[in-house]
Amino acid sequence: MERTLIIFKPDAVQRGLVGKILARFEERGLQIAGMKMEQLNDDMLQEHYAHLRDKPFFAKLTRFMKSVPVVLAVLEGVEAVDIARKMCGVTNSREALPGTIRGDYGMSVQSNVIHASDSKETAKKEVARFFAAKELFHYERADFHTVYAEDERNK
Ligand code: IDP
Ligand code: MG
Repeated sequence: MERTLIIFKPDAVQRGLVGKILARFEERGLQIAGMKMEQLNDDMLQEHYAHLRDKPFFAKLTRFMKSVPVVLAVLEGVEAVDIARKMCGVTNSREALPGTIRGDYGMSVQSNVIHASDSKETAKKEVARFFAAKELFHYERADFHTVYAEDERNK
């Protein structure tokens, strides 16, 4: 099973959207492997957004990400990374398709509701960056055998 990191960004927390968005993932069939609230700091954000360090908006982005505590979740499922990314929608919320999370809840590029890992490799690094092994849980959700066909359960 694949795991991916979701961050409910400060705008999702401030707007009271965490539960609604988490429900979308749960209803799709992704199961929660870990979840917590945390106040992000500069060190964490320098690492998490390392690919954007030279961008002119980087300081504003980190200020935004530190403005209130965020909710972090690790979601698990077959092809979880790709599914969560598709459900998330493109970076600019104004261009995100209706039906995606950013396309349904966002109006901003920066304040675009959630973060979702962009590849399997990134997901592995991001999960390890934010979650200790003891904060992650292996269990079988009661609907597991209904959500997946028999030949899909070991992927
Ligand atoms: P992603 O979140 O869709 O993967 P990235 O390019 O990895 O997009 O950028 C990370 C985050 O940085 C975005 O989600 C958004 O919050 C912010 N960001 C990206 N591009 C811009 C920009 O042009 N202006 C302001 N913020 C941006
Ligand atoms: Mg990204």
